[in-house]
Amino acid sequence: MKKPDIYITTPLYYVNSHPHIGHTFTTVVADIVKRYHKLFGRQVYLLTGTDEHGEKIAMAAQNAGVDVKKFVDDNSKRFKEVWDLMGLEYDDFIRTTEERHKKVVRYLLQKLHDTGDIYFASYEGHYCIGCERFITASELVDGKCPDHGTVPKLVKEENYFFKMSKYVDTFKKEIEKKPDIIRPEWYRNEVLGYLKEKIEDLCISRPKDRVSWGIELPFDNRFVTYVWFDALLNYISAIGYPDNPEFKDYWNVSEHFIAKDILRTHTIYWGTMLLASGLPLYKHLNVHGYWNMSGMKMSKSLGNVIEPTAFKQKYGDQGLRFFFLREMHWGEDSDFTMERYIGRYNTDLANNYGNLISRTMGMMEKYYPNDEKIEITKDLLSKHPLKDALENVIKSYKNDFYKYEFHKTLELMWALFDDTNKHIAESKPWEIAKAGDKAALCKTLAPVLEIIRITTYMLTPIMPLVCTQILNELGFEGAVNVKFDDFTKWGYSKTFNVKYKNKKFFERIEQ
Ligand code: ME8
Repeated sequence: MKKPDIYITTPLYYVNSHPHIGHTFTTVVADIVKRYHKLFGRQVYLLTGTDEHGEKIAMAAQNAGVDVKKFVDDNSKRFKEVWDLMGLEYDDFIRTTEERHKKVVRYLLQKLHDTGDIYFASYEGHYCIGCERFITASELVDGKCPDHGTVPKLVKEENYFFKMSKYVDTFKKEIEKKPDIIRPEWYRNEVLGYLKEKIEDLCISRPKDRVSWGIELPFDNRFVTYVWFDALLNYISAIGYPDNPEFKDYWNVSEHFIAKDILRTHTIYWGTMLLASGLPLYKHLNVHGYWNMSGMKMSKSLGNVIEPTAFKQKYGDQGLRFFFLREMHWGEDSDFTMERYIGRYNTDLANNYGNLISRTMGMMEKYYPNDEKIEITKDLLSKHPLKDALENVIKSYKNDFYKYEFHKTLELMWALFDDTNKHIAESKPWEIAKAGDKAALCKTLAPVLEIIRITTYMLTPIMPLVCTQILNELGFEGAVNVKFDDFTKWGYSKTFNVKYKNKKFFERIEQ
């Protein structure tokens, strides 16, 4: 691959169970962002994978009565299969049990041990297995972990520690200097809030007699590496740290996508680990909120999950991708209910966008039969009110979309579909056709076709399969090999040769 313009990562998901809609969301968003940048000709590299060590995984394997290696192999495969089934375009899938990763973890542990940033001491703290980390007193709510609702267990043992506290001030200065390093900004402020508390050093080992499923410390074989200290390093091990001469090309343009549950680990832990290793911080940390069910975070431990494979079998995945982006306001929580999904699908996709396409294509089929082309000349398109609205959508797509404020662009685009549907209703092309005035018919339909062509192209990253099909039936190859600024030009297409095959692109979901 050419030098990347963006290196995108998702979290490495725990393999203690199977992927649900929450994991699917982050991975789908990463895929959409990749496809979006590709429209502008940018090179994007997308990494995902699975987090496979630690106490939580070992316990899950034991509870399932399966050998832990087999357990992680099977469950990691499940994630990969689901991403493949959803057609996601990842470039690499890393597993923390792979040698290419383990060797980087050992290398860095040794390096930090040699520089004196890792030391041995005894420690007592409250450990949440769900989070796989010690919880500070100020995080507890009624003595329980706020994310898992469980009482952390008191653990006292001798371990190795990373001098996290030594790097906290530098980390704080770095994020103060870079207003958009953590997005949306309120999460950056939340992190600055954490940094007001006293930050302790980080316990980065587990004695083998308690947890043996992990990467052995290179300097003491009685211990394995703490799972977060291991997993976070995937972001650099996957791109060949430290030997790959191209490593910096990737790291300098890195963007992590996570939900807010792992904000602390991706800032205080990961930030200080990078600084101690002599590496710059990631370029951006993009943080989204939770998909909730009845106000509770959808999660394996709470058991309130929607399973992506079953969802896809019943409803497909194109509508889901749209729903994800339209419904969640980036950074905030959102409720996932089937009523909301079906409502959004029927209103926005079946009734509005879908109907606009079928009625337009239906008219083209009827009024321009036998391969007759509609010729688009400049005078047919000049100064149309729909054009100004479209320009606004394009502007928002370029600006808001890149800040992950997807719903704003989609809101504007759907208002444009409303106006386009209104334009059809008011200009009554069926009456014009009846009167046999082809020039006037063309003048009415040309802007509608342009709106459909350009918006469908822009929707391709969100609904690649169905949008490519729509573009094909409009007589275009799809979104590949065309530059954004060319294809979104009003009047770029000189003819439309509609080959309408699908009678309906978005069938209503009847309950
Ligand atoms: O935390 N809503 O793995 P994990 C939105 N292994 N996103 C959700 C979600 C929900 N209800 N539930 C899960 C771990 N996610 C660690 C990460 S990274 C080096 C190690 C998504 O399996 C979201 O991206 O618990 C969240 O941050 C991630 O899954 C947590 O996945």
